[in-house]
Amino acid sequence: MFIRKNKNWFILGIVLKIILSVSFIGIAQNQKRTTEEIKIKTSAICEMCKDRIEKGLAWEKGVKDVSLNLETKIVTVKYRTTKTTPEKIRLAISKLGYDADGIPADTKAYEKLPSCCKKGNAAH
Ligand SMILES: [Cu+2]
Repeated sequence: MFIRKNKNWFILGIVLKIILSVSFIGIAQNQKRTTEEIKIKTSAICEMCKDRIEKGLAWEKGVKDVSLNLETKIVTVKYRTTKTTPEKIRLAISKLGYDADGIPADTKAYEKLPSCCKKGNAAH
């Protein structure tokens, strides 16, 4: 009787371990799914713009990776859906002085940009 009781505890232990590891796998997969990628059209012109946007966004909460293609002016941002939203990222780009999709550049930030980085200039 006593031995049997011990065996039951042993089985219960195994069952608990299985339940725990299954839920850990679930959490791990969930974290994977919370990372999304968006492409945002900006008004970047030169390497300085690229640097400014990439470094500026790198400090944004929830942003994991930023890479701007100067030929297309499209910035690819990897972000955590639990920490930020595409809207917040576009706003952050606007606050750096650049257009982001439909959101125009923040006027004050835009005025602070070096003249070579202002819209309408050709790449240099
Ligand atoms: Cu520039």
